[in-house]
Amino acid sequence: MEARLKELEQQAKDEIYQANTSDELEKVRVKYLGKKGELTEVLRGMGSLSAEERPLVGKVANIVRENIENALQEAKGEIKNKELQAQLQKESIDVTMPGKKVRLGKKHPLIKGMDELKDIFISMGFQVAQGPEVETVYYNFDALNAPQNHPSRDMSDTFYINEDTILRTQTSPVQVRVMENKKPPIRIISPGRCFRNDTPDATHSPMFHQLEGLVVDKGITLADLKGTLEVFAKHFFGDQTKIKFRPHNFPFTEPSAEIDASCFKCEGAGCSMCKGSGWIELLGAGMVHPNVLRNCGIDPEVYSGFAFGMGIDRLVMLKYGVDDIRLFFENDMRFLNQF
Ligand code: 2NL
Repeated sequence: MEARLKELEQQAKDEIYQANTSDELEKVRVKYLGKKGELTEVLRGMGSLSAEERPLVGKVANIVRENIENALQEAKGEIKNKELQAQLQKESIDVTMPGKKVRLGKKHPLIKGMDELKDIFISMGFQVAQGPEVETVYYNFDALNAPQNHPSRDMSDTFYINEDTILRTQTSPVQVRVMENKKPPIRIISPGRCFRNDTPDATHSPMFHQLEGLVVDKGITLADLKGTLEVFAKHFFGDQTKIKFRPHNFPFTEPSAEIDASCFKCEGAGCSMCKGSGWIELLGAGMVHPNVLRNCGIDPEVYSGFAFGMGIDRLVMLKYGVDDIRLFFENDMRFLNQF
């Protein structure tokens, strides 16, 4: 019987060492130490032993039980530790792995171009002025000396909200508001959105962008306008750029001119960019009409000024070789990502 007990101990130990999980270990415990376990089975047979043998075998049986219990305890600790390590391994995070890429947005080409234009004038001491896109007929036309019958006032050219409220067709009303509120010297630019009732095509959009400039002070002359625009053209198109004035007519300036820049691509020789002429239309400008100054409460006998206006969309198209203004407003990422 003693030998049978020792054999059981060895058998149990072998199985304990082979167990790999808590579950397997528990099965071994039940198999040997459980109520219907093998050790219990052997002990049940002790009834047939003699009175001298019984305590001796009982002692061995207790030692065997203790040894099995100890082996189980030890194995349990080891398995618990192994299982914890496995779990930690499975759930571990590699903090050195590259993270998910955050895709940064970027400026729309028009805003990029507008910022570039603004920076040129800011470097010459201009301040940026802003105003409402929904304007009154007074600020958009009347104050700017536009005759009552001027075609640009027509409903076919201008978006009317009601009889005296419109979407501004230029950013000049911003400058009228500044002149009303501030004494010269004034040196401002007004970049922003404008609206005209045009049918969209490659060169027209009912919503477009303008940048206007205005300088008012004592003794401002056409020479100041020329110098300012020359510096601007050289900054925007390159140092070799020349400009020329062509006579023109605007209601808000007198005299008025359209200004061309020598072609930045062929430097004046004539190419596809400038349609063979060597010149590219840059902007419109002139000396502020005395009526406009008067309308804004500035005495034209004391002060004079120059003003200019350019189409931002057109200039950005020229510079980046965009052949259709509508591309700016379609929000096609294949187009926008090129800038
Ligand atoms: C063009 C021409 C121009 C102005 C805008 C202006 C503003 C005031 C007074 C006088 Cl407050 N003039 N603005 C002057 C001449 C031309 O724009 O072709 N723009 C795209």
